[in-house]
Amino acid sequence: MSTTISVPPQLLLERILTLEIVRVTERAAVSAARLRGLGNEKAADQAAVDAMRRELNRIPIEGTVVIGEGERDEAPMLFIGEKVGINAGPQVDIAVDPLEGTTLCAKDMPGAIATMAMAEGGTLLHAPDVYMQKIAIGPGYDKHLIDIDAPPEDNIRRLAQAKGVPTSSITALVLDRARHAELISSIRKTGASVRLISDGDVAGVIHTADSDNTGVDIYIGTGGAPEGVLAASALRCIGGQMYTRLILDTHEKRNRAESMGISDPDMIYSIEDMVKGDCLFAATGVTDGSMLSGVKFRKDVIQTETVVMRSVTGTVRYIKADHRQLDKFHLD
Ligand code: VTB
Ligand code: MG
Ligand code: MG
Repeated sequence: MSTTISVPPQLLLERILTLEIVRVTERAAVSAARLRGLGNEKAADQAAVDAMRRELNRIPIEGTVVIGEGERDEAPMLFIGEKVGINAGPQVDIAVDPLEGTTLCAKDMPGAIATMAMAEGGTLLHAPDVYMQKIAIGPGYDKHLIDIDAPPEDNIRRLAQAKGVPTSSITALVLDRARHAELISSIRKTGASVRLISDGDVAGVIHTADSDNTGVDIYIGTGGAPEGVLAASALRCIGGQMYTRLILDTHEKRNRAESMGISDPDMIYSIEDMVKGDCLFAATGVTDGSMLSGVKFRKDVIQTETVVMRSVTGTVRYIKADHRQLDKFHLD
């Protein structure tokens, strides 16, 4: 008796790529972690970029970096528009933040990660490296429960009501920045708790999808646009709501956005607007954090922890790896 596999080839390939992208973030994390705590943000970032690029160029994809480390002239590696992969296989869009939380890594503080997302070609938002206003909650709520243009107090109240708890039971995660002073005081006025982070809003947004364990019910504030698209990729896999708006407050930024295909500078993006097709998301811990453990350098083994997600199935895997070919990590 013969069995027919009815999975379309594209989906099967994508499934195989799940492990391939784990290798990419693992390598970037290990390279950055070698420079952890040494106070040199730039060197750690460059090490992560180099490792990620090397590994991406070994994957059977025709990839285009759409969210990268800058424009062609200012970043030697993984610039927006760079082609990666062995130039065979599916056409994919790639978003990278090889070292998300360079300061966290340089200071060996919790939460630095190496992260990337991969999606069908032409489906990821080509966001310029500007600020992005963001609001996100986990899965299981009515669509449009939160509104990016509503006062923060209203969003907190609506969320508390939907959860059936008082506003004092809500915790909002916010980047600790002077620009958020008013936002923070508005949230606190409702009695809700504000958990401040110094960096790392990709993980911050992802935390909302597992509020029972993380204690984070909502993410609000302004952070990097690249980080916004990466976080949206993760939420596309695990569920949740996220609404964002690019902050295009100068002519130069608006022109740049326009040249990247953004015609409405005030558009509010949902997850599906930022990630239009199926996607994969991976992140490996560089320093220990609440989402992932950092890289451990043991005598004969390097240990990593990675989370990898796939939107088609919503599968989330935590992969702990022991890497034994230590020389390889130095040489390639
Ligand atoms: C955030 C944060 C990042 O950039 O996106 C932030 O999550 C935004 O920029 O970890 P500012 O630091 O200028 O506020 C990071 O801190 C670094 O990528
Ligand atoms: Mg970075
Ligand atoms: Mg970053």
